[in-house]
Amino acid sequence: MQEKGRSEEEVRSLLREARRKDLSYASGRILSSMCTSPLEVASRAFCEFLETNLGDPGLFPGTRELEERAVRAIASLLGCVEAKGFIVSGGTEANITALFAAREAAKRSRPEVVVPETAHFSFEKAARMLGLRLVKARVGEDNTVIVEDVERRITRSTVAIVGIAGNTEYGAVDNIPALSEIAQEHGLYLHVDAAFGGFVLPFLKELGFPAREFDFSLGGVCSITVDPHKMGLAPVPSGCILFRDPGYLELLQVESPYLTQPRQCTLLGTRSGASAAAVFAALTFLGKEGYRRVVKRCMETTLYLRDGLRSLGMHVHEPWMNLLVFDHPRRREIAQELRSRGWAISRTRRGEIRLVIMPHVKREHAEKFLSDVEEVAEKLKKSR
Ligand code: 0PR
Repeated sequence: MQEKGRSEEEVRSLLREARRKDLSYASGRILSSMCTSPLEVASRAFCEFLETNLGDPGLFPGTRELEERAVRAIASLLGCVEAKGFIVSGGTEANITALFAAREAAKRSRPEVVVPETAHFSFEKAARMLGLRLVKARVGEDNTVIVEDVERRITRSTVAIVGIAGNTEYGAVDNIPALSEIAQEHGLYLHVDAAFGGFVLPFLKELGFPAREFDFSLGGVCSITVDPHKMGLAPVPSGCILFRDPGYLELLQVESPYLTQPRQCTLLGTRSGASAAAVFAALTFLGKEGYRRVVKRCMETTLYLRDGLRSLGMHVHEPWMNLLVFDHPRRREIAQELRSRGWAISRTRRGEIRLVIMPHVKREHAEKFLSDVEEVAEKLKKSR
Protein backbone atom coordinates (compact mmCIF):
# COMPACT_ATOMS: atom_id res chain seq x y z
CA MET A 1 0.00 0.00 0.00
CA GLN A 2 1.33 3.44 -0.81
CA GLU A 3 2.20 5.80 2.04
CA LYS A 4 0.00 8.73 1.04
CA GLY A 5 -3.58 8.72 -0.04
CA ARG A 6 -4.55 10.13 -3.43
CA SER A 7 -7.22 12.66 -4.26
CA GLU A 8 -10.76 11.46 -4.77
CA GLU A 9 -10.53 12.56 -8.41
CA GLU A 10 -7.47 10.35 -8.96
CA VAL A 11 -9.13 7.41 -7.27
CA ARG A 12 -12.22 7.82 -9.38
CA SER A 13 -10.20 8.02 -12.53
CA LEU A 14 -8.43 4.75 -11.66
CA LEU A 15 -11.80 3.15 -11.11
CA ARG A 16 -13.14 4.39 -14.44
CA GLU A 17 -10.05 3.11 -16.21
CA ALA A 18 -10.60 -0.37 -14.79
CA ARG A 19 -14.30 -0.31 -15.56
CA ARG A 20 -13.64 0.55 -19.20
CA LYS A 21 -11.94 -2.83 -19.58
CA ASP A 22 -15.09 -4.63 -18.46
CA LEU A 23 -17.88 -5.79 -20.72
CA SER A 24 -21.30 -4.32 -20.03
CA TYR A 25 -24.69 -5.98 -20.11
CA ALA A 26 -26.06 -2.85 -21.78
CA SER A 27 -24.02 -3.65 -24.91
CA GLY A 28 -26.26 -6.69 -25.40
CA ARG A 29 -23.16 -8.74 -26.21
CA ILE A 30 -23.07 -10.83 -23.03
CA LEU A 31 -24.87 -14.04 -23.95
CA SER A 32 -23.02 -16.23 -21.48
CA SER A 33 -24.17 -14.91 -18.13
CA MET A 34 -27.04 -15.66 -15.80
CA CYS A 35 -26.64 -12.20 -14.30
CA THR A 36 -27.91 -8.96 -15.78
CA SER A 37 -28.19 -5.22 -15.14
CA PRO A 38 -30.10 -4.86 -11.90
CA LEU A 39 -33.24 -2.74 -11.80
CA GLU A 40 -32.53 0.89 -11.01
CA VAL A 41 -34.81 0.82 -7.97
CA ALA A 42 -32.89 -2.18 -6.61
CA SER A 43 -29.48 -0.62 -7.24
CA ARG A 44 -30.55 2.52 -5.40
CA ALA A 45 -31.83 0.48 -2.48
CA PHE A 46 -28.52 -1.37 -2.40
CA CYS A 47 -26.55 1.90 -2.18
CA GLU A 48 -28.80 3.31 0.53
CA PHE A 49 -28.34 0.25 2.75
CA LEU A 50 -24.60 -0.16 2.29
CA GLU A 51 -23.76 0.17 5.97
CA THR A 52 -26.37 -2.26 7.23
CA ASN A 53 -25.32 -5.64 8.61
CA LEU A 54 -27.83 -8.43 9.07
CA GLY A 55 -25.26 -10.35 11.11
CA ASP A 56 -26.31 -8.09 13.97
CA PRO A 57 -29.98 -7.54 13.18
CA GLY A 58 -30.83 -5.90 16.50
CA LEU A 59 -28.98 -2.84 15.22
CA PHE A 60 -30.92 -2.86 11.98
CA PRO A 61 -34.46 -4.02 12.76
CA GLY A 62 -35.85 -2.13 9.77
CA THR A 63 -33.51 -3.92 7.39
CA ARG A 64 -34.26 -7.25 9.06
CA GLU A 65 -37.94 -6.58 8.44
CA LEU A 66 -37.22 -6.01 4.74
CA GLU A 67 -35.39 -9.34 4.61
CA GLU A 68 -38.36 -11.09 6.22
CA ARG A 69 -40.75 -9.48 3.79
CA ALA A 70 -38.56 -10.39 0.81
CA VAL A 71 -38.26 -13.98 2.03
CA ARG A 72 -42.02 -14.20 2.56
CA ALA A 73 -42.71 -12.88 -0.94
CA ILE A 74 -40.37 -15.44 -2.53
CA ALA A 75 -41.79 -18.19 -0.30
CA SER A 76 -45.31 -17.39 -1.46
CA LEU A 77 -44.19 -17.37 -5.10
CA LEU A 78 -42.73 -20.84 -4.51
CA GLY A 79 -45.80 -22.39 -3.00
CA CYS A 80 -45.33 -22.12 0.78
CA VAL A 81 -45.74 -18.74 2.52
CA GLU A 82 -44.63 -20.29 5.82
CA ALA A 83 -41.22 -21.34 4.45
CA LYS A 84 -38.36 -19.67 6.29
CA GLY A 85 -34.91 -18.66 5.18
CA PHE A 86 -32.55 -15.85 4.32
CA ILE A 87 -31.30 -13.59 1.61
CA VAL A 88 -27.79 -14.92 1.07
CA SER A 89 -24.89 -14.18 -1.27
CA GLY A 90 -25.97 -16.45 -4.12
CA GLY A 91 -26.67 -19.96 -5.30
CA THR A 92 -23.45 -21.40 -3.94
CA GLU A 93 -24.11 -20.27 -0.37
CA ALA A 94 -27.74 -21.36 -0.62
CA ASN A 95 -26.82 -24.85 -1.84
CA ILE A 96 -24.15 -25.27 0.85
CA THR A 97 -26.65 -24.16 3.51
CA ALA A 98 -29.22 -26.69 2.31
CA LEU A 99 -26.83 -29.64 2.30
CA PHE A 100 -25.49 -28.57 5.68
CA ALA A 101 -29.03 -28.75 7.11
CA ALA A 102 -29.70 -32.10 5.44
CA ARG A 103 -26.48 -33.57 6.84
CA GLU A 104 -27.18 -32.27 10.34
CA ALA A 105 -30.70 -33.68 10.25
CA ALA A 106 -29.72 -37.15 9.07
CA LYS A 107 -26.61 -37.74 11.24
CA ARG A 108 -24.99 -40.50 9.19
CA SER A 109 -21.42 -41.57 9.75
CA ARG A 110 -20.52 -41.61 6.02
CA PRO A 111 -23.05 -39.19 4.57
CA GLU A 112 -23.80 -39.21 0.85
CA VAL A 113 -25.87 -36.97 -1.38
CA VAL A 114 -27.28 -37.96 -4.77
CA VAL A 115 -27.15 -35.17 -7.37
CA PRO A 116 -27.80 -35.14 -11.10
CA GLU A 117 -24.54 -35.26 -13.07
CA THR A 118 -25.60 -31.86 -14.42
CA ALA A 119 -25.50 -30.27 -10.95
CA HIS A 120 -23.70 -26.96 -10.62
CA PHE A 121 -20.13 -27.12 -9.28
CA SER A 122 -21.30 -25.47 -6.06
CA PHE A 123 -22.42 -28.97 -4.98
CA GLU A 124 -18.86 -30.18 -5.40
CA LYS A 125 -17.72 -27.37 -3.08
CA ALA A 126 -20.50 -28.17 -0.61
CA ALA A 127 -19.65 -31.86 -0.60
CA ARG A 128 -15.97 -31.26 0.01
CA MET A 129 -16.60 -28.76 2.79
CA LEU A 130 -19.25 -30.85 4.49
CA GLY A 131 -17.52 -34.20 4.14
CA LEU A 132 -20.30 -35.58 1.94
CA ARG A 133 -19.75 -38.15 -0.77
CA LEU A 134 -21.22 -36.74 -3.96
CA VAL A 135 -23.01 -39.49 -5.86
CA LYS A 136 -23.83 -38.52 -9.43
CA ALA A 137 -26.97 -39.81 -11.12
CA ARG A 138 -27.05 -39.99 -14.91
CA VAL A 139 -29.14 -37.74 -17.11
CA GLY A 140 -31.11 -38.81 -20.18
CA GLU A 141 -31.31 -37.41 -23.70
CA ASP A 142 -33.30 -34.41 -22.50
CA ASN A 143 -30.57 -33.50 -19.98
CA THR A 144 -32.81 -34.20 -16.99
CA VAL A 145 -31.87 -36.70 -14.36
CA ILE A 146 -32.97 -40.31 -14.84
CA VAL A 147 -35.22 -40.78 -11.84
CA GLU A 148 -34.66 -44.56 -11.68
CA ASP A 149 -30.92 -43.93 -11.55
CA VAL A 150 -31.36 -41.58 -8.59
CA GLU A 151 -33.42 -44.22 -6.78
CA ARG A 152 -30.85 -46.93 -7.56
CA ARG A 153 -28.11 -44.85 -5.96
CA ILE A 154 -29.89 -44.30 -2.65
CA THR A 155 -28.23 -46.16 0.23
CA ARG A 156 -28.47 -46.15 4.01
CA SER A 157 -25.87 -43.38 3.98
CA THR A 158 -27.88 -41.05 1.73
CA VAL A 159 -28.77 -37.83 3.54
CA ALA A 160 -30.32 -35.96 0.62
CA ILE A 161 -31.26 -36.07 -3.02
CA VAL A 162 -31.10 -33.00 -5.23
CA GLY A 163 -33.14 -31.93 -8.24
CA ILE A 164 -32.43 -28.99 -10.51
CA ALA A 165 -35.08 -26.63 -11.80
CA GLY A 166 -33.18 -25.03 -14.65
CA ASN A 167 -29.75 -26.58 -14.92
CA THR A 168 -26.74 -24.43 -15.66
CA GLU A 169 -25.86 -25.79 -19.08
CA TYR A 170 -29.23 -26.56 -20.69
CA GLY A 171 -31.85 -24.90 -18.50
CA ALA A 172 -33.45 -28.35 -18.22
CA VAL A 173 -35.87 -29.03 -15.39
CA ASP A 174 -35.57 -32.36 -13.60
CA ASN A 175 -38.66 -34.39 -12.90
CA ILE A 176 -39.08 -32.91 -9.43
CA PRO A 177 -42.56 -34.43 -8.89
CA ALA A 178 -41.03 -37.91 -9.27
CA LEU A 179 -38.04 -37.00 -7.06
CA SER A 180 -40.50 -35.68 -4.48
CA GLU A 181 -42.29 -39.03 -4.42
CA ILE A 182 -39.03 -40.91 -4.06
CA ALA A 183 -37.94 -38.61 -1.24
CA GLN A 184 -41.19 -39.21 0.59
CA GLU A 185 -41.09 -42.96 0.06
CA HIS A 186 -37.54 -43.21 1.40
CA GLY A 187 -37.98 -40.56 4.10
CA LEU A 188 -35.24 -38.50 2.46
CA TYR A 189 -34.46 -34.82 2.27
CA LEU A 190 -35.06 -33.29 -1.19
CA HIS A 191 -33.33 -30.04 -2.10
CA VAL A 192 -34.27 -28.20 -5.30
CA ASP A 193 -31.73 -25.94 -6.96
CA ALA A 194 -33.88 -23.34 -8.69
CA ALA A 195 -31.12 -20.72 -8.68
CA PHE A 196 -31.92 -19.92 -12.30
CA GLY A 197 -35.44 -21.30 -12.75
CA GLY A 198 -37.00 -19.94 -9.57
CA PHE A 199 -37.85 -16.59 -11.12
CA VAL A 200 -38.75 -18.06 -14.51
CA LEU A 201 -40.78 -21.25 -14.12
CA PRO A 202 -43.68 -19.82 -12.07
CA PHE A 203 -44.26 -17.24 -14.82
CA LEU A 204 -43.72 -19.57 -17.76
CA LYS A 205 -46.58 -21.63 -16.56
CA GLU A 206 -48.84 -18.59 -16.31
CA LEU A 207 -47.78 -17.55 -19.82
CA GLY A 208 -48.93 -20.89 -21.19
CA PHE A 209 -45.51 -22.45 -21.81
CA PRO A 210 -45.04 -26.03 -20.70
CA ALA A 211 -43.40 -25.92 -17.25
CA ARG A 212 -42.83 -28.68 -14.74
CA GLU A 213 -43.82 -28.40 -11.10
CA PHE A 214 -40.76 -27.86 -8.95
CA ASP A 215 -41.64 -25.99 -5.79
CA PHE A 216 -43.07 -26.47 -2.26
CA SER A 217 -46.43 -27.46 -3.73
CA LEU A 218 -44.73 -30.88 -4.00
CA GLY A 219 -44.81 -32.45 -0.55
CA GLY A 220 -41.29 -33.92 -0.65
CA VAL A 221 -39.45 -30.67 -1.35
CA CYS A 222 -37.61 -29.62 1.83
CA SER A 223 -35.59 -26.65 0.62
CA ILE A 224 -35.19 -24.47 -2.45
CA THR A 225 -32.33 -22.30 -3.72
CA VAL A 226 -33.39 -19.33 -5.82
CA ASP A 227 -31.22 -16.45 -6.97
CA PRO A 228 -32.54 -12.91 -7.07
CA HIS A 229 -29.26 -11.87 -8.73
CA LYS A 230 -30.11 -14.01 -11.75
CA MET A 231 -33.66 -13.62 -13.13
CA GLY A 232 -34.79 -11.68 -10.01
CA LEU A 233 -33.07 -8.57 -11.43
CA ALA A 234 -31.42 -7.70 -8.12
CA PRO A 235 -27.75 -6.70 -7.83
CA VAL A 236 -24.97 -9.17 -7.04
CA PRO A 237 -24.72 -10.56 -4.39
CA SER A 238 -28.20 -11.84 -3.70
CA GLY A 239 -29.40 -15.38 -3.36
CA CYS A 240 -32.13 -16.95 -1.28
CA ILE A 241 -32.43 -20.22 0.63
CA LEU A 242 -35.84 -21.37 1.83
CA PHE A 243 -36.76 -24.27 4.12
CA ARG A 244 -40.28 -25.60 4.33
CA ASP A 245 -39.73 -26.61 7.94
CA PRO A 246 -38.09 -23.88 10.08
CA GLY A 247 -36.79 -26.71 12.29
CA TYR A 248 -33.96 -27.15 9.78
CA LEU A 249 -32.74 -23.66 10.59
CA GLU A 250 -32.37 -24.63 14.23
CA LEU A 251 -29.94 -27.35 13.19
CA LEU A 252 -27.66 -24.70 11.73
CA GLN A 253 -27.72 -22.50 14.79
CA VAL A 254 -24.66 -21.40 16.72
CA GLU A 255 -24.70 -19.25 19.84
CA SER A 256 -23.72 -15.64 19.31
CA PRO A 257 -24.28 -14.37 22.85
CA TYR A 258 -22.62 -10.97 22.56
CA LEU A 259 -24.62 -9.93 19.50
CA THR A 260 -28.12 -8.47 19.45
CA GLN A 261 -29.44 -11.92 18.54
CA PRO A 262 -28.31 -14.80 20.72
CA ARG A 263 -28.20 -17.36 17.90
CA GLN A 264 -27.21 -17.24 14.26
CA CYS A 265 -28.13 -19.69 11.49
CA THR A 266 -26.45 -18.25 8.40
CA LEU A 267 -23.03 -19.35 7.11
CA LEU A 268 -21.87 -15.75 6.98
CA GLY A 269 -21.56 -13.68 10.13
CA THR A 270 -21.47 -10.09 8.99
CA ARG A 271 -23.73 -10.05 5.97
CA SER A 272 -25.14 -7.52 3.60
CA GLY A 273 -28.42 -5.82 4.46
CA ALA A 274 -28.04 -4.02 1.13
CA SER A 275 -28.81 -7.26 -0.72
CA ALA A 276 -31.97 -7.79 1.32
CA ALA A 277 -33.14 -4.22 0.73
CA ALA A 278 -32.41 -4.50 -2.98
CA VAL A 279 -34.27 -7.81 -3.32
CA PHE A 280 -37.24 -6.35 -1.46
CA ALA A 281 -37.16 -3.34 -3.79
CA ALA A 282 -37.06 -5.47 -6.95
CA LEU A 283 -39.88 -7.77 -5.83
CA THR A 284 -42.07 -4.90 -4.68
CA PHE A 285 -41.45 -2.79 -7.77
CA LEU A 286 -42.14 -5.53 -10.31
CA GLY A 287 -44.69 -7.72 -8.60
CA LYS A 288 -45.71 -10.92 -10.33
CA GLU A 289 -47.03 -8.94 -13.26
CA GLY A 290 -43.64 -7.28 -13.81
CA TYR A 291 -41.70 -10.56 -13.65
CA ARG A 292 -44.20 -12.19 -16.00
CA ARG A 293 -43.54 -9.40 -18.52
CA VAL A 294 -39.77 -9.81 -18.17
CA VAL A 295 -40.01 -13.58 -18.67
CA LYS A 296 -42.37 -13.13 -21.63
CA ARG A 297 -39.91 -10.82 -23.39
CA CYS A 298 -36.95 -13.11 -22.69
CA MET A 299 -38.90 -16.07 -24.08
CA GLU A 300 -39.91 -14.15 -27.21
CA THR A 301 -36.26 -13.32 -27.86
CA THR A 302 -35.27 -16.92 -27.10
CA LEU A 303 -37.79 -18.33 -29.58
CA TYR A 304 -36.80 -15.75 -32.18
CA LEU A 305 -33.17 -16.89 -31.82
CA ARG A 306 -34.19 -20.55 -31.89
CA ASP A 307 -36.06 -20.11 -35.18
CA GLY A 308 -33.35 -17.93 -36.69
CA LEU A 309 -30.57 -20.35 -35.79
CA ARG A 310 -32.57 -23.29 -37.14
CA SER A 311 -33.12 -21.51 -40.43
CA LEU A 312 -29.35 -21.03 -40.62
CA GLY A 313 -28.89 -24.78 -40.38
CA MET A 314 -27.89 -25.00 -36.74
CA HIS A 315 -29.08 -27.87 -34.63
CA VAL A 316 -30.94 -26.13 -31.79
CA HIS A 317 -32.11 -27.92 -28.64
CA GLU A 318 -35.70 -27.10 -27.80
CA PRO A 319 -35.37 -24.53 -24.98
CA TRP A 320 -36.79 -25.23 -21.52
CA MET A 321 -36.57 -21.57 -20.62
CA ASN A 322 -34.56 -18.53 -21.70
CA LEU A 323 -31.43 -20.54 -22.37
CA LEU A 324 -30.54 -21.85 -25.80
CA VAL A 325 -28.03 -24.50 -26.80
CA PHE A 326 -27.12 -25.10 -30.42
CA ASP A 327 -24.75 -27.25 -32.34
CA HIS A 328 -23.09 -27.49 -35.73
CA PRO A 329 -20.36 -29.75 -37.11
CA ARG A 330 -18.04 -26.72 -37.17
CA ARG A 331 -19.09 -25.39 -33.78
CA ARG A 332 -15.56 -24.75 -32.57
CA GLU A 333 -14.76 -22.40 -35.43
CA ILE A 334 -18.19 -20.77 -35.19
CA ALA A 335 -17.68 -20.08 -31.49
CA GLN A 336 -14.22 -18.69 -32.12
CA GLU A 337 -15.43 -16.38 -34.89
CA LEU A 338 -18.36 -15.13 -32.83
CA ARG A 339 -16.05 -14.38 -29.93
CA SER A 340 -13.68 -12.47 -32.14
CA ARG A 341 -16.69 -10.39 -33.22
CA GLY A 342 -17.26 -9.40 -29.60
CA TRP A 343 -19.94 -11.88 -28.51
CA ALA A 344 -19.50 -13.38 -25.05
CA ILE A 345 -20.80 -16.92 -25.49
CA SER A 346 -20.16 -20.10 -23.57
CA ARG A 347 -19.82 -23.76 -24.46
CA THR A 348 -21.34 -26.76 -22.76
CA ARG A 349 -19.08 -29.55 -21.52
CA ARG A 350 -20.03 -31.44 -24.70
CA GLY A 351 -18.88 -28.48 -26.80
CA GLU A 352 -22.20 -27.08 -27.97
CA ILE A 353 -22.70 -23.30 -28.02
CA ARG A 354 -24.77 -21.96 -25.14
CA LEU A 355 -26.66 -18.67 -24.91
CA VAL A 356 -28.45 -17.28 -21.88
CA ILE A 357 -31.10 -14.82 -23.00
CA MET A 358 -31.26 -12.47 -20.05
CA PRO A 359 -33.34 -9.27 -20.04
CA HIS A 360 -30.40 -7.22 -21.30
CA VAL A 361 -30.50 -9.20 -24.56
CA LYS A 362 -32.97 -7.25 -26.68
CA ARG A 363 -34.48 -8.05 -30.05
CA GLU A 364 -31.97 -5.82 -31.88
CA HIS A 365 -29.07 -7.70 -30.28
CA ALA A 366 -30.61 -11.01 -31.29
CA GLU A 367 -30.97 -9.72 -34.88
CA LYS A 368 -27.32 -8.66 -34.95
CA PHE A 369 -26.26 -11.99 -33.46
CA LEU A 370 -28.15 -13.93 -36.15
CA SER A 371 -26.68 -11.84 -38.93
CA ASP A 372 -23.19 -12.50 -37.51
CA VAL A 373 -23.91 -16.24 -37.31
CA GLU A 374 -25.07 -16.14 -40.92
CA GLU A 375 -21.88 -14.36 -42.05
CA VAL A 376 -19.70 -16.72 -40.06
CA ALA A 377 -21.46 -19.76 -41.53
CA GLU A 378 -21.07 -18.37 -45.07
CA LYS A 379 -17.41 -17.66 -44.49
CA LEU A 380 -16.82 -21.18 -43.19
CA LYS A 381 -18.61 -22.70 -46.19
CA LYS A 382 -16.21 -20.88 -48.51
CA SER A 383 -13.14 -21.88 -46.51
CA ARG A 384 -13.99 -25.55 -46.68
N1 0PR B 1 -27.09 -23.38 -9.20
C1 0PR B 1 -27.23 -23.21 -10.52
C2 0PR B 1 -28.25 -24.03 -11.27
C3 0PR B 1 -26.44 -22.27 -11.20
O1 0PR B 1 -26.56 -22.14 -12.51
C4 0PR B 1 -25.52 -21.51 -10.45
C5 0PR B 1 -24.64 -20.50 -11.12
C6 0PR B 1 -25.40 -21.74 -9.06
C7 0PR B 1 -26.21 -22.68 -8.47
C8 0PR B 1 -24.43 -20.99 -8.21
O2 0PR B 1 -24.83 -19.68 -8.08
P1 0PR B 1 -23.81 -18.50 -7.71
O3 0PR B 1 -22.87 -18.35 -8.84
O4 0PR B 1 -24.74 -17.35 -7.51
O5 0PR B 1 -23.14 -18.88 -6.45
N2 0PR B 1 -24.72 -20.43 -12.50
C9 0PR B 1 -23.89 -19.61 -13.33
C10 0PR B 1 -22.75 -20.46 -13.87
O6 0PR B 1 -21.92 -20.98 -13.13
C11 0PR B 1 -23.33 -18.42 -12.63
C12 0PR B 1 -22.80 -17.39 -13.56
C13 0PR B 1 -23.33 -16.14 -13.55
C14 0PR B 1 -21.75 -17.64 -14.42
C15 0PR B 1 -22.82 -15.15 -14.35
C16 0PR B 1 -21.25 -16.67 -15.26
C17 0PR B 1 -21.78 -15.42 -15.22
O7 0PR B 1 -21.27 -14.43 -16.01
O8 0PR B 1 -22.73 -20.62 -15.09
